[in-house]
Amino acid sequence: MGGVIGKAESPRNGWIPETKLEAKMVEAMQRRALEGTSMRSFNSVILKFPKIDESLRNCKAIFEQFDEDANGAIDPGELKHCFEKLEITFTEEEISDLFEGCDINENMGMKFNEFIVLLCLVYLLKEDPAALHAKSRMGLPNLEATFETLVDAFVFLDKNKDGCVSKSEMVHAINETTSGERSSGRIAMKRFEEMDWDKNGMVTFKEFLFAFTRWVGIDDIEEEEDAEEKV
Ligand SMILES: [Ca+2]
Ligand SMILES: [Ca+2]
Ligand SMILES: [Ca+2]
Repeated sequence: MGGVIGKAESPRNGWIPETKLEAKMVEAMQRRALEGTSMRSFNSVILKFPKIDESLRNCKAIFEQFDEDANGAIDPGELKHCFEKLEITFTEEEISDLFEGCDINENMGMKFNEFIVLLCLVYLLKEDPAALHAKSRMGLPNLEATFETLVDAFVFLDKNKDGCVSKSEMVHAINETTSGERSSGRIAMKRFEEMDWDKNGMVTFKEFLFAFTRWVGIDDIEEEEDAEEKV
């Protein structure tokens, strides 16, 4: 009889961020976590998926606007222009850290899903109270509302508010909703493993975002377009 779920690995409290960007991200998330979350259950997170999906897809036009040479990827130069237009005043180092951190297949170009993740990280990082001036941080109010929902969902999962989601937190969040359902723990594990790319037992906000773009299928958009009606 089962029993596996109860023996979930304990979270690694000594986890140390590998890059400066990761450290900043975790700090920003910890600050944000202090404000709490509007999510009440894992289901309330799931219920937001369709709206988030729609909003992110609509963002394709923004992506195309900044992909100046229309080659399907935003290169470092194009990203610089993008930040200038959105009045995102990050240092050169921060921009290149972000670029490298989101350039998952390391081809020096942001594909659509990578670009979305990058913008969402910018949104989180801009939360620095010192830089807080306007209602909108990036002049993209609709998209920012969606990013806020994603941050909110992450804060919900991050029970101990340390800026990362551990396996036991994931199990906890899912069990809160579907108490008594045997499969829920296994689903939680599967979801967690999908998210934890570097298999270090912790899911960062960036990992969460990339997993999200996969779940809602945003990472397939290019392929869908290339696959010209394979009916
Ligand atoms: Ca380009
Ligand atoms: Ca945590
Ligand atoms: Ca990880």
